[in-house]
Amino acid sequence: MLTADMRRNSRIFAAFFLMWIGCTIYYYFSFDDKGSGMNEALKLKDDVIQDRLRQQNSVTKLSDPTPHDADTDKLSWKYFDEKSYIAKTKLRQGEDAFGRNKFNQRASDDIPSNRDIVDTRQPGCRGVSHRKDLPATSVIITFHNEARSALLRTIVSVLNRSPENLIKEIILVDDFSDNPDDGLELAKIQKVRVLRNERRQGLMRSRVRGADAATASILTFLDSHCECNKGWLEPLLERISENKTRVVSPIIDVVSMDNFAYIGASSNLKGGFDWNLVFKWDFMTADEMTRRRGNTIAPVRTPMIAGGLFAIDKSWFEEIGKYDMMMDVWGGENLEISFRVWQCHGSLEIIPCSRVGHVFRKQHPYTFPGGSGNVFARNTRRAAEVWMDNYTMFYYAAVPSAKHVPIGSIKHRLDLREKLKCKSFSWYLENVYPELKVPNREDVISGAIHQGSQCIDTLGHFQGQTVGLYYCHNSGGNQDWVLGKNQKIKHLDMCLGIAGVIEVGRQVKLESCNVQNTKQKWVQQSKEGGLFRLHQHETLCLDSKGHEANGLTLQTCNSSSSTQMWKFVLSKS
Ligand SMILES: [Mn+2]
Repeated sequence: MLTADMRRNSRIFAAFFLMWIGCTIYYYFSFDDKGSGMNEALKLKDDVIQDRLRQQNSVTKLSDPTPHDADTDKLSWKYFDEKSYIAKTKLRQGEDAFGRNKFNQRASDDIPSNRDIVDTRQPGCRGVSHRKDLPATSVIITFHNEARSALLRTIVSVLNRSPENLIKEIILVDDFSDNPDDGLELAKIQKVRVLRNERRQGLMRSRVRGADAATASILTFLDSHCECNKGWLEPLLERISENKTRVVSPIIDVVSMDNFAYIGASSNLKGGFDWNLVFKWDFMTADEMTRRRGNTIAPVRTPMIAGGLFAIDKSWFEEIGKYDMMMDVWGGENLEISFRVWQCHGSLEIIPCSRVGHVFRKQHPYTFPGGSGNVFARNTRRAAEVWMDNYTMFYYAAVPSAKHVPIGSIKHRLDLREKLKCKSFSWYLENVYPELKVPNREDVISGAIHQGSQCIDTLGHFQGQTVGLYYCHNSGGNQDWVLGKNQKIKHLDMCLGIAGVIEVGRQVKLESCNVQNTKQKWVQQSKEGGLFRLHQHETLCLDSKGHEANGLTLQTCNSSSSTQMWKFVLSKS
């Protein structure tokens, strides 16, 4: 019938029409976004594009009546202008390329943000398939005066090397950089949100600000000079989605500070520390290596994370107390979160199939309000006092000056530890970091060295000067001594020793400690004290005779002389 024919014709027509529309759209998009060689990550937000189109149309109408054939221009409207963003902070002619950032800014500026890098994963990682229903993450990047090209490359590598649906947003926290535009400009890019601190807050409080603003269920923290590699995100998210108490970190590859070459790191490393509590990389133990033979891409339990790059479940981050908000600027926070995660019933892992490059530097590019050494020691001491129980004594023995760094109140953090019923530091050492050698307590315990009612006292003197006696006040300070390893008598970083020729009557002075120096070694008569004989000159002893005039001196040993009898008394703290 006529109507049936018509209906069939119209159906065929409709089908052709839809195909045509489909092809046109496909052609348009493939040309527009993919065929153009544009850096996909730099796509602008929709409202920014609309704004620009509107502006451009009105400008065209006013000033240029001829139709504007500028498809390429139209394309670039949709993309962030990387070149001009970076050009604004270009190095001046003759300027030191390392001056501002302590890495080669020229090298960074000259490399496009979406350059190709070598896939450094072990071959076994490439075939691994991941669950399809992984949760999305909020990526949090904090920065302070970061080189624009390095910051942008971090963002671009996140967007280009992650499945689109797994990146909910990228939150930039600008920790009061000199130029607010460093961050604000980037807010035009898809998925990027920018928060700017009104004053310098430091890494920890900035990260917490970013975390509080995050809307995804998993937080991924990155430094502002990173470069994510292929497939970096999925294995991290998968591990957390199976168990939210896992805190996971990629293998951190090296982006050269000199030329920005991307270099794969060893997959046999984990994070650790010595008693100075400074982070270091440790090789896996022989045992661990043997156990891994069957599966070289299995997650690696790590006692410590480097701190710059890791992912954590947002609700768990909150549950275990985010960060210590009283830590300033930088440093010590990785130690703190590592102890806290392990001791409070979680775990830290390095995921070998996740790789992220990071520019490692030799110095800090920015200034520390309060001086970098002090801030680091303060943060580290806060972590130690909250989490290390009486093992802090080994830290103070390794870094004596830390003992005198004021740390403010740690009550909130101790309450947190109590509330979460966290395990002891000795549990951590036994179960998480058995390789760390615990020194003999006798080697590091500090106290006062008595002679009757008087004690050996630095009298406020410095290196190269003498020491004397003063009434024992039992409150440490200038009377605080460690009878350390290698038979040293140590006050802070100075040791009692003899400068010059060894002979009767020589003054004993404060010197910088040197393991090789035998003129700083004293042989104790017993653990409690008695005579202190000079090593290899055991007829000469530490003596207080005439100390008011000359300080302590070296005299012929005489065990019946009261000026040579010493008693070591442990300090109570
Ligand atoms: Mn860094």
